[in-house]
Amino acid sequence: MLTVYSDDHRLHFGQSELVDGKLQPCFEMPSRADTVLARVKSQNLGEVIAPRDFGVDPIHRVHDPRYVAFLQGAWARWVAAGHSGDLVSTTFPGRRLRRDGPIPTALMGELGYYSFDTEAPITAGTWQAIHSSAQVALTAQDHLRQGARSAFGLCRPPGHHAGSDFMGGYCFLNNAAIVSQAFLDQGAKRVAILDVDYHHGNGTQEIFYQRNDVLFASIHGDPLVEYPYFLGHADERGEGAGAGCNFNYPLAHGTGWDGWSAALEDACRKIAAYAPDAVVVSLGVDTYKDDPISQFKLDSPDYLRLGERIAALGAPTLFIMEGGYAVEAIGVNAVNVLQGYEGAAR
Ligand code: OKP
Ligand code: ZN
Repeated sequence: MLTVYSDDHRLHFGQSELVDGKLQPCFEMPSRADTVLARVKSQNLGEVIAPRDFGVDPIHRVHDPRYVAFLQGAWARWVAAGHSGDLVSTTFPGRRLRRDGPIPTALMGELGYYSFDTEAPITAGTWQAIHSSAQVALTAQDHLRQGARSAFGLCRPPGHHAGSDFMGGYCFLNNAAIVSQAFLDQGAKRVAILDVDYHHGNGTQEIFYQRNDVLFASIHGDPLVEYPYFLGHADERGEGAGAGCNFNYPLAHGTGWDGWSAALEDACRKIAAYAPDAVVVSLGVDTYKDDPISQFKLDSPDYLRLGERIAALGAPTLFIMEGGYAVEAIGVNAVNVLQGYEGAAR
């Protein structure tokens, strides 16, 4: 399987995140991508190529251009104001504040408007890193356009919490949504997104919630007790034309392969019934038993079984890297999914 990777991910390196009242090193760190790339190479998964540049047009197909322009220009405004630390929002338009009102002109106000939490710090190189991460995904997508059955976009930072006009949860641009839209723009009729990251893909759900050309299925920690808390319940089934095209599988803390794979089986049957022209997998491996911020109990061999089940869908499949924070294990776990897929798809 082809892997697309760019060193530009290193340019995004948040200094700290607030954990239990203390500032700690960000869990979403550059070494994550290094570990996955090293495993791709040591297992001889296939060729590793650098991304081509498809520009911002495919990004604008999913994200509000004003939001994209904000991301592109925020750091220069921050520096011009005399600052040098990470740019992080602290004020958000919560309930009964105006969410759609005039967009603040002050940098911190505009940042709050485009954010839903404090967990997506903008740093000096963030724009270049997130732009390249999207190009990694688009280059992998282009490989499928040219006829390949599968490809792996080794994206960092991840994307599935980013919505049409908001960032949060380590995510800025929604790589999985961008490539799904690219399939449609190239003539696909239906795309299914299977989000296996431990956290609900609230951004992806938001982007496609009212549409029937993208099915979204997500298996994740129950939002009653898990981040992102305010989306991801089972009764969220889609709206308008999208009614019946959204499937959430919220699971309890402590869920292991038995419970998790039952949800996977149901999600895969929904996807098969939808008969997608392509499947996009939001590949988070923070479901691992030793993940430092997550509460599921999958073990490394389980990821082989996951890949095999995805292969049984029989559709062209694009894997997009999302979360996974047990840095020393995410290479084995992510590549196990890809090798499980390849072993079964052969
Ligand atoms: C991004 B992806 C941890 C609190 C949660 C945000 C998690 C974002 C995960 N102490 N922080 O879905 O892996
Ligand atoms: Zn996650």
